[in-house]
Amino acid sequence: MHRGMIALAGLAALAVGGMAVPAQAQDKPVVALIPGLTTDAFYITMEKGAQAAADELGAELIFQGGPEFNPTVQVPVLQAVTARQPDAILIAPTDKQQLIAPMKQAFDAGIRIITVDTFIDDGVYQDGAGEGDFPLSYVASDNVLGGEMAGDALAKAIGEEGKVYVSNVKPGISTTDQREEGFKKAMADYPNIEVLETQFNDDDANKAAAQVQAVFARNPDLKGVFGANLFSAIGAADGVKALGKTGEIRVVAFDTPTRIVDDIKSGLIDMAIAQHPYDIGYEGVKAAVAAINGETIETSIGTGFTVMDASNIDNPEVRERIYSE
Ligand code: T6T
Repeated sequence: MHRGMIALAGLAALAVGGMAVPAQAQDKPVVALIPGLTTDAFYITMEKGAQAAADELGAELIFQGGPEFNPTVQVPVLQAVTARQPDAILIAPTDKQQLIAPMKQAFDAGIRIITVDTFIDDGVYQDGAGEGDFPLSYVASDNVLGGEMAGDALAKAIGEEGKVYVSNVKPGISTTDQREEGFKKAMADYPNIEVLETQFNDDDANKAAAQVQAVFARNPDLKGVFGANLFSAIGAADGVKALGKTGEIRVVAFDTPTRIVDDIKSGLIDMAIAQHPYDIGYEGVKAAVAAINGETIETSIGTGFTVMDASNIDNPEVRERIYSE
C-alpha cells in the first residue's frame, strides 16, 4: 500500500459518526493549561498541581503560555492550543472581556473549557446568562475575601489611621479587581484611613516601586501599601526600601514567592496571603478529566489561603505554601 493510503486508512479508523476525532482522544485524555504567564511562581506552582493530578488520573497535560500577563500575548497562545484539539482547556484568562470570543472559538471547536485563577464575564457559568457562560467551572481563590483580609491586616499595622493605596496590575482582570474591591470594603470600616487613588503597574515590579516613591512625594504621610499580586507586592516592598521607610510605610502582599517570605522576615512586609495555586491546578485537572468522562462538575470550586506573617513564617506547614520557582 502507498504511504498516503496508510495515512488515510489511519484517519478513517479514527472517524466516529462522520467526525474526525483527534488521535489523542483514542488514548489518554489531553488537558491543556494556559496560565496568565509562564514566568510567575504562582502559575509555576499551579502547573505542578496540574501535573500531579494528570499523573494520578492517567491524563496528558500540555502547559503552554506567554511571557507576559497580557491578552494580546495570550490570545495567539489560546488559538495555537485550540488547533491542537485537546479534550479540555484550563485557562487563566488575562482579561474578563477580551478573552470571551477566543475562548468561545475553542468551545465551539468541541473543547471543554474551565477557567482557573481568573474568570471571564461575571464568573458565574452555566446559568444561562451572558456571553461568557460556556465554561464548565471556575477553580480559584476567593479574591474578594483575600482583599478584605489584606485590608484588615494593613489597617491593624498602621494603627487604623492614615493614608494607604492599592498597587494593582490593570483594570479588567477578575482577580486583582476583586482584591481591590475587598480591600476597599474592609477599609470602609476604618473612618480614619484614607484610601488614595490606585496605582496600576502593568504587572511590572519596577513600575510599582517607582509609583511608591511618586505617591510618597505627593503624600509624605503615606502609611501603607497593599500589593494586590506578586509583582505589585514585590515592587511595593522595593519602593519602600528604596525610600528608607522600612517599618514606617507598611506593606501587605498577595502571593508568596520566596522573595516575599524573605521580606516578611526582614520586616519589610507585614503580612502576605498565600494562595494555594497547587490546589487550583490539581482540582482543575481533576474537574477537567471528570467532565471528559461525562460526569457533571461543580460550576465553582474554591481553594483556600494561608496567611503568612512574622509569627508563623517558620512553621513547616506554612512554609509548604511558599510558591515554587
Ligand atoms: O496573583 C496571581 C494571580 O492570582 C493573578 O490573577 C495574577 O497575578 C498572579 O499570577 C501573581 O503574579
